[in-house]
Amino acid sequence: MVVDNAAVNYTIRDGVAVITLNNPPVNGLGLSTRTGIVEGLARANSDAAVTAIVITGAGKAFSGGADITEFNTPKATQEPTLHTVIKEVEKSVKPVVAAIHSVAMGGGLELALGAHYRVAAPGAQIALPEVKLGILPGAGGTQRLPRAIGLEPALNMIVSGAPVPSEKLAKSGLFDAMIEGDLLTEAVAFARKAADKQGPHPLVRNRKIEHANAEGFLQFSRNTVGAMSKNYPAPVKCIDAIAAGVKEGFEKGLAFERDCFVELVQTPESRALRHAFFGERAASKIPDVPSSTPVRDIQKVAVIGAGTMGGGITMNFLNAGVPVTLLETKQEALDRGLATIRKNYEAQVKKGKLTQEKAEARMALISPTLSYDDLKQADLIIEAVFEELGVKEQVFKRLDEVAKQGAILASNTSTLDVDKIAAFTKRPQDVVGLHFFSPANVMKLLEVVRGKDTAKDVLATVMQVAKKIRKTAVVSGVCDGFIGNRMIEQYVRQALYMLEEGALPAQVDRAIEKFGFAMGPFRMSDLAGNDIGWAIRKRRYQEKPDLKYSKIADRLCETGRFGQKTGAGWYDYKAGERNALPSKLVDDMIVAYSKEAGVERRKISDDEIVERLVFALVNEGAKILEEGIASKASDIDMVYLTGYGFPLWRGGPMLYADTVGLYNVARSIRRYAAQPNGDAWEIAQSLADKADNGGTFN
Ligand code: T1G
Repeated sequence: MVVDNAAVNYTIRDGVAVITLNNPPVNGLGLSTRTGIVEGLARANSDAAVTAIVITGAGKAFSGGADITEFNTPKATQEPTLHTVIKEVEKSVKPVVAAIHSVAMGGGLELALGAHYRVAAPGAQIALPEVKLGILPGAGGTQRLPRAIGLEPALNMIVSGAPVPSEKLAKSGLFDAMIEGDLLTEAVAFARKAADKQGPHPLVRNRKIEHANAEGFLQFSRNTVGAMSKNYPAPVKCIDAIAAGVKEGFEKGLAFERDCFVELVQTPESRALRHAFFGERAASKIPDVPSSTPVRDIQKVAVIGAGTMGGGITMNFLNAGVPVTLLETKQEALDRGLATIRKNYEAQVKKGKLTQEKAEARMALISPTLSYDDLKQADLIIEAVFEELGVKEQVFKRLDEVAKQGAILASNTSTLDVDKIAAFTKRPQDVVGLHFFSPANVMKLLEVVRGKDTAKDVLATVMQVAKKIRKTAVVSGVCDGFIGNRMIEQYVRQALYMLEEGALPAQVDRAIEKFGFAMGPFRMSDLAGNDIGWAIRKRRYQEKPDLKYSKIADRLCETGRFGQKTGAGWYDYKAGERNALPSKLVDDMIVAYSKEAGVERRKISDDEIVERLVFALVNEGAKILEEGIASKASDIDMVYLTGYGFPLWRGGPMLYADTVGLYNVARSIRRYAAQPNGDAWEIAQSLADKADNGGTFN
């Protein structure tokens, strides 16, 4: 007797047993779901009144695959495993039809591949995305998909992990029918007809893999994919598993795939990718703002300032089809801003990333204006004006006069105090920071800065807006530099100290780029403009005179070497070129500076460079958690993965610290604290405590 299983519903319709996966939100194939399917199959096969079986999914998915939350827990490998479930499907005497809609991914698609037949509604996302989690399809996907749709399309889907709309696969051999009408009704009818057929029902595993030159294609694929994924072991393993099945047959291929899966799921790269997957989703959850918090209706958006940031911010909304009123104080500034937006779109059209008509449609969504009166009906107003408190004060006082009640007033400030800005209005509860990262229309990161008075529905609303404009939003409390820039300041301090103590810019950059950063601190500074850091340091010297800094960067700026924009910075640049050439002049200046500062230069190893840069981030991140500026370590990791070029396969600074072991991180920090310039290393109490008791951040 089968006990109805909460994660699976069992009903009979016209003599067909319908097994419905019901494990919200995406019918993840967790243990209870897997058990329910096996029990449902047994029940159907032992019920004489049942002639066939349909498996489908309730809610918004057929199935989003294995339940990732079970990974690295006993449940993941507890019987019935997905292998067992699929074997039971294939062994079923009565025909099993998978009725697919919305999403069939990973183990969900593998389950469907085990069925005798597959029917699908159009518009379903079909994918084997395991590679994006640093693993590979672990329930036969590398063996069945090539047999279902052919070696090349299957390999491309598995190695890319990219979803394909079901209608694009209509003639691929994957589906026995595409269902335009009611999926379940048609699936049941299909199953009844299948039951009338004599002889064993077809199995994907028995199909042949046809290819004119499988060996050559696989070798070519391995070489190209290997070159493109040097920091990720999974893509090449996908090809190895497919190849094993081609060469040695289905069963051996399946066994090899299993071994690869067990190996990959333990790798730090897979842990990092899964951490990023959940971290991205966890970031939108604010501990004291329930997901049921009502949101404000955002139809009309206004942006103040048509400069680099204002233009980029505007483009995010245009790309999401949201009209924007763009306000400037002078016509020529407004025209310049519009021209820049148009130029950006035209560049995308030239690259074939956008059609001309789409570009025109987006431009048409802009309502340029010089008058604040045109902001009266805006639901969300984002200012991106000059980064100076006095200017912000004028803007917010004006907004307080014209903006309608309930409008959200957001500042794109990257360094100023959002509470001070909110205090310029009579409605601090409607004020929030929306810190975009340049280029604002490209960088995924959005720091949502929560003022002490920011209302909860304002936060819930801007998190929803962030999702709509495809940003990874992370909530930060109010402090200097919020999360990202506050941490990067300590990173830069260490970089400058290391120049003073014996390193040179090219060595520091090379070491941290070898670790995986997209760009080292000196190339990055030359790109952003050394004068920006200079201005912040000058402010810092006023505000925090006790915060020691190497003056070496100021020395560079005093010579006017601001970076690419002046044709010379930490590096030299050939006219019109951007590649950074080590500068003898700067290197000599650095050596002379050490002498002047009375510092005995020494050889600094790449390992020390990486440790001091990354652990500076970790230590400051720990303080940010202690102060509640960030609510969880994964938020800090998401900031660094999406806004600062931290290597994805390492999962972010806080996960990396966990991987190294906080005991070892603390030991290194204490060692640097005892060296020259060690006063920069005041170890975070939470880090020291965790190091002592074996704790972790994540
Ligand atoms: N397991 C557990 N939870 C999942 C999940 C999964 N597979 N997929 C999504 N969620 C949660 C997610 O964390 C979020 O939770 C909620 O569902 C909505 O997700 C053997 C081993 C399916 C396209 O990689 O791509 O099968 O935040 O916001 O935008 O070979 O989720 O609400 O608490 O993304 O509508 C392979 C991953 C697993 C698919 C839906 N499968 N998921 O997108 O919603 S490995 C995947 C997605 C595997 C086998 C191997 C998307 C989606 P919360 P969401 P969405």
